[in-house]
Amino acid sequence: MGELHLLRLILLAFLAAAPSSAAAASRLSPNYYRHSCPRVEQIVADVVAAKQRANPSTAAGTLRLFFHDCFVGGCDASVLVSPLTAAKSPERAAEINLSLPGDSFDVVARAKSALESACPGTVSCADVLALAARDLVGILGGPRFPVALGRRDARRSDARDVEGNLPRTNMSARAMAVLFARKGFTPRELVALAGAHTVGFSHCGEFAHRLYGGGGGGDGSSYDPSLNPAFARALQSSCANYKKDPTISIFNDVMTPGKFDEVYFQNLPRGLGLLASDAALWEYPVTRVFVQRYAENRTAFFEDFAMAMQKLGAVGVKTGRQGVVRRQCDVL
Ligand code: HEM
Ligand SMILES: *[C@@H]1O[C@H](CO)[C@@H](O)[C@H](O)[C@H]1NC(C)=O
Ligand SMILES: *[C@@H]1O[C@H](CO)[C@@H](O)[C@H](O)[C@H]1NC(C)=O
Ligand SMILES: CC(=O)N[C@H]1CO[C@H](CO)[C@@H](O)[C@@H]1O
Repeated sequence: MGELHLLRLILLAFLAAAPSSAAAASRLSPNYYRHSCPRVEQIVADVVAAKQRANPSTAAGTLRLFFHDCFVGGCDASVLVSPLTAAKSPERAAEINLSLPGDSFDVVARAKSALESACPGTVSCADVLALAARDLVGILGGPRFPVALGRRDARRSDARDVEGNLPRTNMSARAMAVLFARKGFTPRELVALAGAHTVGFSHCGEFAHRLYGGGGGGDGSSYDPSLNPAFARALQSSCANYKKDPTISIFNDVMTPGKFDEVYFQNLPRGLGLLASDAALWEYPVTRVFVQRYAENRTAFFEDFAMAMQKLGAVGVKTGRQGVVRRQCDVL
């Protein structure tokens, strides 16, 4: 497939995806709860800040949770439905192997319960998740941006909806660009959003295939040559027991793991990208230009990330009678 052909494919998918989300987005508003729940932003902000202080891994997990919610059937809190409360297997059951962390569900539940005291039955779980993700990015040092509100929560959540809607680490950058285009995002927005990997961690199982190639006779000496050699050896040793202990994890941004900054992009040309999908963004010319730009210019990254997050928050949103306001985020 030639470069031009690909661009056409992206453009077509983009045009196909854009109108519905744009129409729904225009029905969201930052002042949606002005009369019904005027303190909504402050209430969420307070809960989120306390949770993040107590459990510093909350922020990255919640950012990822928001992404997964929005890419599977729109930002409708369908990812929050618990397998324990749902009649059939909900999205989260398929997500289990993607290891969405408990603290990120907990922070939404806490904010929601504070809101149910202040303004019962008013604020959707989807809006709570969007606000929490925004606040947590800010707490880690990232950009602040307005969150349009008025999303309704889904009436369904089905594990079978997940397949094909989330990127995988084994995808080429080109395949990721096509997937993101289908959701209405340009390659530039893909790269900006992937900058979320400036925080949080990944389990060894997600990148072990880059570490133990077998070419070294099983002694672990053969690693993906696009990895920085010292980094690769450190990973080989940190992850050595990952099959026995699948919880072993490594920071996505090895240089400044807890800070939302542009260092993730500076890592990629140096072979310090952790996931194959991170490294791929540097190998592919269409995405490389944006990696380069963001690595050199934090302002450019923050501006684009803020815009792309607002767009992410509008993907497939349900308004009015298309959805409901759940009383409990983990129960349909
Ligand atoms: C572009 C394609 C992407 C791929 C292939 C991908 C894949 C992954 C994988 C495999 C992990 C590790 C999960 C684990 O082991 O627990 C991860 C972590 C993470 N991802 Fe992505 N992701 C992508 C894009 C995004 C986007 C667009 C966002 C948000 C805007 C995001 C936010 C995160 C965060 C914050 C973490 C760390 C989670 C934590 O520390 O709990 N990712 N991603
Ligand atoms: C990527 O991994 C998924 C699940 O781990 C698998 O179903 C899929 O076939 C893989 N895709 C490629 C292109 O290898
Ligand atoms: C960095 O990006 C911002 C926003 O796009 C731009 O205004 C500024 O000129 C850039 N700075 C440099 C040094 O290129
Ligand atoms: C698709 C997949 O990888 N499924 C795995 C999810 O995790 C459970 C428990 O660890 C495994 O048994 C599945 O094979």
